[in-house]
Amino acid sequence: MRSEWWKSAVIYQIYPKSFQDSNGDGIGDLQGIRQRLPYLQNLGVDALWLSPVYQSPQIDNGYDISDYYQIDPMFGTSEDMNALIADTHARGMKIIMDFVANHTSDQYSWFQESRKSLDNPYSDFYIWRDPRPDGSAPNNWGSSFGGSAWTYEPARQQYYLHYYAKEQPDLNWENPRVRDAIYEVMKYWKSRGVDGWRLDVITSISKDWCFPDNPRPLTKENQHNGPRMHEFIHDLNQHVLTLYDMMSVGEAPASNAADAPLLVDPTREELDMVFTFQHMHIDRKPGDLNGRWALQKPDFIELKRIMADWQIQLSGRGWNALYFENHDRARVISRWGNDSKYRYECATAFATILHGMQGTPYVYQGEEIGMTNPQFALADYEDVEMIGNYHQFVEQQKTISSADFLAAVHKVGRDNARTPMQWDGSHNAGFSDATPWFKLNPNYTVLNVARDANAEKSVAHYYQQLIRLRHDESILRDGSFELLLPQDKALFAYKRHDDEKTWLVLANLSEKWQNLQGLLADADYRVILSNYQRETIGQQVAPYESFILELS
Ligand code: TEU
Ligand code: CA
Repeated sequence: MRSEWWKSAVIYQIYPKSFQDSNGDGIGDLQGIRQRLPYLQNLGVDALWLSPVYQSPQIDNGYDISDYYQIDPMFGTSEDMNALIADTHARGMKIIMDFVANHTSDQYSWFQESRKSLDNPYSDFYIWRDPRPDGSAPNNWGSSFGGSAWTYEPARQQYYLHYYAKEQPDLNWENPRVRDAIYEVMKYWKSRGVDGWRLDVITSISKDWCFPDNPRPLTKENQHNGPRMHEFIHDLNQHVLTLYDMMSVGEAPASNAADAPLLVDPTREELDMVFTFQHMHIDRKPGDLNGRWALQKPDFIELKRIMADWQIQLSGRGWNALYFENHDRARVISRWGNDSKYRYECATAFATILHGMQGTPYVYQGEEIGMTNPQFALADYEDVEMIGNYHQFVEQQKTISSADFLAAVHKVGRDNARTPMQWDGSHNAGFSDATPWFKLNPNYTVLNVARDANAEKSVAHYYQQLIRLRHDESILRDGSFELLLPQDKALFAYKRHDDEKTWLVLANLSEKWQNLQGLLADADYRVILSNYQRETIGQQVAPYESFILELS
């Protein structure tokens, strides 16, 4: 019987490059994470998910792996990894590694061999296709990072497929030797003490080998839910996850509540949880040519509908991965809230509705102190996705102006999450003695772990209370979910029920006072948690007010 520790856990994501530098080179590293284990243990989290620290040329900040078995020297040594795993376990926490099984770096030895010829042992480790008769790419698929998903290799006189940068060739999962090679890597890290996996774009590993064009050129509808996806994921499960009892959360961008049970129903033995993108697109104009850079005002009615759908559809059939932030997502309070006048209230309001649901909550580094988006100049950003998309949408297609693109980057760009962790108000925020690899958000002088810890309204202290509730109160793990006020634009309210009690979880996601519309009329209740530290709740709630009540 597999353990289900992750159902009672809160998981903290670390982007190692930006977390803590220990050797004065301006880059976060493994020893730096070790130094911060007491902080993480004190916060109360149960497991640490590390973004990739394997050998990588860093085209995509480590999601382009050139050797799955080696720790990149920029993060430290193999012994540093052993020590981090041992220390983390000694403190009662688990280690989850990020695994990129859909593609490797083009610097991987496998690809260096594969690109040489059509008849070597690695020729079919990747996805090679002949040019069209006119010499053009095999079809019109687009890369997530802009341009075509195909790059020509003269040595083979063929194109190879890359859903991301041209330096990230997609692996050929049809090839059983590729699958076996991936399983060997995962077994190796299991032997090193790793407890679980975050599986990067795992829903992309199966491709349609007819390679049909997409309805619109240079788009990426083809990237997920291929014909053999469930077969391959089940195969991975049987060879590694179930066999070695390892927790898994798969990144499943195109998943929705209706099809998610096919990925996370435990009887199917595929994945334990998935990260969907569905709820994170409520501020994106649907179907716009400019994709994630075409913004709209966040639609909270849609947010509530989607998240409630996942709660209801997975209840008793699977488990939710609950998140608003990660290394690809901007800071939620800058994106959907007011990160200045109501920064504390916003941060705690979004945290309350997320951690009150059924599933495993994920906290992204800095989210627990309400870190915000910086407003850098275009040249200050470094994300390969942003640079590639700027080239495609602003310079080539000319479907969005440079100014509008930069405004979108300020709101939703991935770099917003990658500014160095703000530990204190000292030089470089206590992140490094050297100039950090990526610019700090200048507000670190007043927004940092140390200052928040001593604040009367501390975001991290509120997170500690939420995490404690998740550990102590089974209703949050096992209770049923009932959405309230589905058509209200500002109030996100729901009930959790179990045999003994009912909890009401509510957040006002607006800057205006809102009427509770009789939600609490003649109800007896006990305040479990309130971000305004209320002992009683009136008929109105304040801007970004949130609370959890036990209804009697
Ligand atoms: O992300 C997949 C992915 O689709 C996102 O990068 C997406 O482009 C972004 O969320 C904006 O919509 C995974 C990793 O999380 C990401 O960091 C990598 O760049 C990508 O895969 C390639 O490995
Ligand atoms: Ca370092």
